[in-house]
Amino acid sequence: MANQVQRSELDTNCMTLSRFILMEQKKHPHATGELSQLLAGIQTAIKCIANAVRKAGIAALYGMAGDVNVQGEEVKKLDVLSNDLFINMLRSSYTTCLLVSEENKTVIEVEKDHQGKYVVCFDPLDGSSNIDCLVSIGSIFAIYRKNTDNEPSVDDALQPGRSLVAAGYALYGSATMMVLSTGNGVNGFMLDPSIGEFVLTDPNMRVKDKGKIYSLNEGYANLWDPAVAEYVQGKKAKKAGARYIGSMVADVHRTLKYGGIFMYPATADAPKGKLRLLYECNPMAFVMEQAGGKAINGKIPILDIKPTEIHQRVPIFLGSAGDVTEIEELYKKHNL
Ligand code: P6P
Repeated sequence: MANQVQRSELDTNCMTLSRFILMEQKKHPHATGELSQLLAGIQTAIKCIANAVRKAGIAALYGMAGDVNVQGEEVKKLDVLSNDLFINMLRSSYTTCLLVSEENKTVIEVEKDHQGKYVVCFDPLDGSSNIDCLVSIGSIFAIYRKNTDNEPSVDDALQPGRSLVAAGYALYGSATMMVLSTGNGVNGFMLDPSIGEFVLTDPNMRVKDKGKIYSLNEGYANLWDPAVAEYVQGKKAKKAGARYIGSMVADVHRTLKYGGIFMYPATADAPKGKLRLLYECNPMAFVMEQAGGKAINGKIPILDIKPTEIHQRVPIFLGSAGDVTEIEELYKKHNL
């Protein structure tokens, strides 16, 4: 009928992230449901952050913590707000005992009556220096099982990435996307604002064996070691595509989707690079390996590095296995 309102077809059987997590849980007969509960808490934190990031300009969420907005409310910087959301949603999930946040100098011990068996390392809002120019930013999380019987301590957070139970990220880009692995491949979920749910849009994500894009900050070219210098020279000779957003989650997501390599190498003035092992490199390396890719520090897999300090930095090369192997060979050639 001419005047019938067109209804967009709502998929009455859509695979939401919550539904997907429960399906994954059912594959493990002995699962207690704690991981599903934990991931539900992370999902809620991410939905709230997405909302705040989207309305930041209007609600004047920019600016320094402690400012007052037009409603007279104290304005929290987006990264302070994001950190509070992660901490509160994780604590109230009753599944965690220890938290490591990029925003907190020391570990956060969850109070006894809220403790569970998981340790979560997270960067609540990575790339926050890009907020004011509206470049995509993200949240990154890494989930371990507490591996000692005594009181939660920093040792429970210093586990190699190989021990990860689950990891993933949220990208606050032209749409909000969650990418998650619980050790059984990688799946991508897009936030559908009309129903407030993350919906499966990218099942079983796989990274190409070889890509055409290389990604690193070429402003530091004078500070690179010979292996990185030779690698980039070779890329330029082949007129490879160069892309660098300067926001790790966005650069890694592009690499996962299109293939190629993302690099944050050591430089003469930053011998460990810039990116943090526990809540940036390990989770991204876990996702990339689960998608059939590779992630190294130049010499060994990121996931095999034994952490010594919760905020330690490591150089990272991740993406298509063929591309990462090329830089690995150059490190051997130069005996670095
Ligand atoms: P540079 C953003 O500040 C960040 O922590 C990562 O998201 C990003 O990959 C990196 O730093 C960019 O650093 O030195 O290129 O500005």
